[in-house]
Amino acid sequence: MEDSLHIATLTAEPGPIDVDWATTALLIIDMQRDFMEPGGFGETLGNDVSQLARAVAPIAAVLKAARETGMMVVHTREGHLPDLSDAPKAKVERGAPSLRIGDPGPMGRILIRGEAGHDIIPALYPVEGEIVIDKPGKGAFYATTLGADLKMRGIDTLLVCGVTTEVCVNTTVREGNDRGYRCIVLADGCASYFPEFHEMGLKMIKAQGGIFGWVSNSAAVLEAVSKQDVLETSSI
Ligand code: C5J
Repeated sequence: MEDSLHIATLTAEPGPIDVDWATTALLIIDMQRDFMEPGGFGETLGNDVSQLARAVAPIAAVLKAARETGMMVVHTREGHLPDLSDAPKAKVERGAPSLRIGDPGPMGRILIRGEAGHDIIPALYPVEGEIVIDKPGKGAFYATTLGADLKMRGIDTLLVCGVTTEVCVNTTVREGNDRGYRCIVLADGCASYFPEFHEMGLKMIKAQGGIFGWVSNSAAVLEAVSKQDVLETSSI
């Protein structure tokens, strides 16, 4: 197969973007029980966790396509070591949640690595060969091996999805953009506890000619992948 056959044009805003699946990674941010399910970190902050469920099916569809295409897949999990040595006091003590980071909850200690609540939801569970990045911060590059992992695979483009749009997705996109990655955020593959923050979070990324990146969606990725299949079949 020639290299050019990996390339597809993705419908996106502020404009279409050519992607080469061989140098693109699907980056799924924090689809953890602690954010998605009752009794976890998200709910302790007073949020309605049902707001996030809408992102699961679009991400599952793109994840399936990514696996079939052989694209690099990276999952992230926000959380801390059991002794909280990587959790800044300012983060642990912030606000007035019903339970704080490290407190025991119905899915184990809140936002602690190894606990049930820290794990990724079953519908999107990683398979062998996929990278799982444990991150202490909101951004996936801070204090992790993500940059080195992407560099080793020659990745220059990130398809970013997950939760929440305005917090960990946005922070990661800003970090990735500053490191030279072309970040394409999948609108229906992201969600927020606050629908208006979701909308604004996406607008901020694609405004000013795409100041932080592009915004596309799951259907556009699936279409681009299927067209590439046709291209590959017809060239044999
Ligand atoms: C938050 C995240 N919202 N994954 N984390 O604290 O967006």
